[in-house]
Amino acid sequence: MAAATSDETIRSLETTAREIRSDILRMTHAAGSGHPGGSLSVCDLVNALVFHELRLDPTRPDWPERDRLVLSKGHAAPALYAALALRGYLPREELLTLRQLGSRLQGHVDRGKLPFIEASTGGLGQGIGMAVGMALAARLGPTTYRTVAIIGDGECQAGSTWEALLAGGHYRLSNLLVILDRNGYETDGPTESIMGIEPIADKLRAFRYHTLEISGHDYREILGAFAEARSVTTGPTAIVARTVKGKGVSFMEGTHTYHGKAPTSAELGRALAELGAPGGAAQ
Ligand SMILES: Cc1ncc(C[n+]2csc(CCOP(=O)(O)OP(=O)(O)O)c2C)c(N)n1
Repeated sequence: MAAATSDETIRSLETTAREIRSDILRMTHAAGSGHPGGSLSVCDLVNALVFHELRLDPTRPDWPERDRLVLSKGHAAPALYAALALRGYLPREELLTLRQLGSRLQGHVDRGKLPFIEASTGGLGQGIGMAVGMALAARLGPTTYRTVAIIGDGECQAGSTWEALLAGGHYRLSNLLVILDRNGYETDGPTESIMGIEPIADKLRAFRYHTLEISGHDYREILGAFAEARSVTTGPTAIVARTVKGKGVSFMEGTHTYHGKAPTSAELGRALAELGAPGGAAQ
């Protein structure tokens, strides 16, 4: 049974989540493009990983023992960039260079450009394969890192996702955690009407994953699931995290409209006001 999470831990994560959400909105607004919807849905999961769960050290980004985080749904790069900046991996001001020519912050994460980006992703269905490879490599030692892959539900429509998941189960990779951001939407609409993936938890179980279903916005559930995953020694764990696309901004929630569309200046003001962040403009 996982240890209880303290109120202080939750409050601290809620504070960083607000900052990350505000930065996702500011950066995509500055770029005039990007993917706010799926960045906001995955925000609490990335936040909990970067600020609580992962073994990492911003002063030693290439520490061999660091845990590996692979953002397989690489278009949610703003969420990871914002969390890494807040954690001290890059200057926060640099976030506003998102998607500019020559910037280290490309629209999809690029391993060669920034510390703690473990895999260049963006082509859906690719990062999960690289994560399985990293987990297999860790077995060769002498390092003991764990690998976490974040995949999207639309991404589950890519066949290569299943090939990689199959290998993770086959090799009983207990050092691998796969988190599914189950926000229900992809670029053009609801995942279930485009190419349904249900019953997704049963499928993952059939692929030999210890599978948990949680709310991807409830920090007690998130940290509890992470702790449980750590205790599983027989094979990989999958967390199906139910999330809301656009979470935290009322007019972005539960729609695919902001999948690949930046907020306008007026929308940014409204969104920041809702989050209680500086720069917010009451309507
Ligand atoms: C192989 C591949 N095909 C198509 C795309 C274009 N694309 C980018 S995001 C996206 C939808 C992904 O949906 P989902 O995984 O649910 O992302 P989320 O809603 O979590 O942002 C698509 C089709 C891509 N990046 N890679």
